[in-house]
Amino acid sequence: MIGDKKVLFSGMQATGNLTLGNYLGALKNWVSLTDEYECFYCVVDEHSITVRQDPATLRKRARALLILYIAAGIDPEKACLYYQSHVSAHAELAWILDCYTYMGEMNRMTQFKDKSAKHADNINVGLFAYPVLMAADILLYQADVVPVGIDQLQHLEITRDIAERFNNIYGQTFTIPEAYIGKVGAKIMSLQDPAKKMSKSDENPNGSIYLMDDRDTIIRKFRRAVTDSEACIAYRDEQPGIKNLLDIYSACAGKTPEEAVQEFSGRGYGELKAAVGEIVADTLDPLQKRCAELSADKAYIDSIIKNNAEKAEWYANKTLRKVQKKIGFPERIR
Ligand code: ATP
Ligand code: LTN
Repeated sequence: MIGDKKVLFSGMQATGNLTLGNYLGALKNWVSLTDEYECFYCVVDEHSITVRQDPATLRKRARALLILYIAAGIDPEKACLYYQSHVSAHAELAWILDCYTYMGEMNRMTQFKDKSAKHADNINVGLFAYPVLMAADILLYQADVVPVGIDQLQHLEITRDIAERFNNIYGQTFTIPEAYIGKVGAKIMSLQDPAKKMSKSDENPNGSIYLMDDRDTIIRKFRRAVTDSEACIAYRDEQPGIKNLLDIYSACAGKTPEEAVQEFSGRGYGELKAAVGEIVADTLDPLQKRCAELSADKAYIDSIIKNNAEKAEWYANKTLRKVQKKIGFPERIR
């Protein structure tokens, strides 16, 4: 707890161009949680280097992501928006937690298996220990809740296991965090293969709507979206392409999928695709404008980066010092 509020932590990697899936599945929910919780939203640049990055591109994307958090509607006075690499406690706690995590546990992580298959030429120790750094992120702030997509649940489970293990050995140290899965937009699928999630690392750019795509590109991608030959607009698993379009439409329109079905009942797939394209373009247009405005205001963004890193550091160091003391590191002499 901070004051009378529960603590919330989440983060996103600054790798690739963010998609509509990232926005509807994560960012949009983050905004609505800032009233109820004391929120820390991190740009996890240290996680990004588990895959080789071009330095200039990483730096540019990390800043663009932080700006996007604000453009999406997160008030940086209310929620703490910062870079993971600006708070050294993340890496320090991760090292300590590495020593309380078993190889066997990490070996079971499906993301590690997927990513090491994808980057067979660079299966580094950081990629293997990725979930421990994520555990450190969360536990440093004594987070109660962690909004994540379904794909990250396994990492949250291991975070809880590590925290419980540590608490059992040394007494109450960490809050045990709960996952928070948003109701709408939890899993947006690829427009080209509705069995696969929309992902920023997809090789086929037509499967994903990027947040910076212009209106014509968005409309064109939806027009080409893979559907089926049922010729009936229904919200059911047997029609994953149509289901996905209805999910996207309802998330953007603030309606339930059932309401969307009613709205389109008796109409053709072409009309549905056009309407989804329009509403997505209308949703992204103000976001893009705001990103452009904020990017131009260097002094404002720099001040947020500085102030929020200091705030995050204060809370993070409090937990780190407690941990260091419990495990027997010598006290600092002041
Ligand atoms: P990558 O392709 O690099 O693995 P990604 O697009 O899957 O990236 P992440 O950086 O892993 O995205 O995820 C950032 C956040 O966005 C997470 O909370 C994740 O659950 C959410 N998210 C990602 N893709 C989707 C999707 N298609 N639908 C809903 N939420 C998503
Ligand atoms: N692994 C997450 C990003 C991430 C995260 C976190 C999410 C890093 N640290 C802590 C929630 C809490 C991802 O790839 N989506």
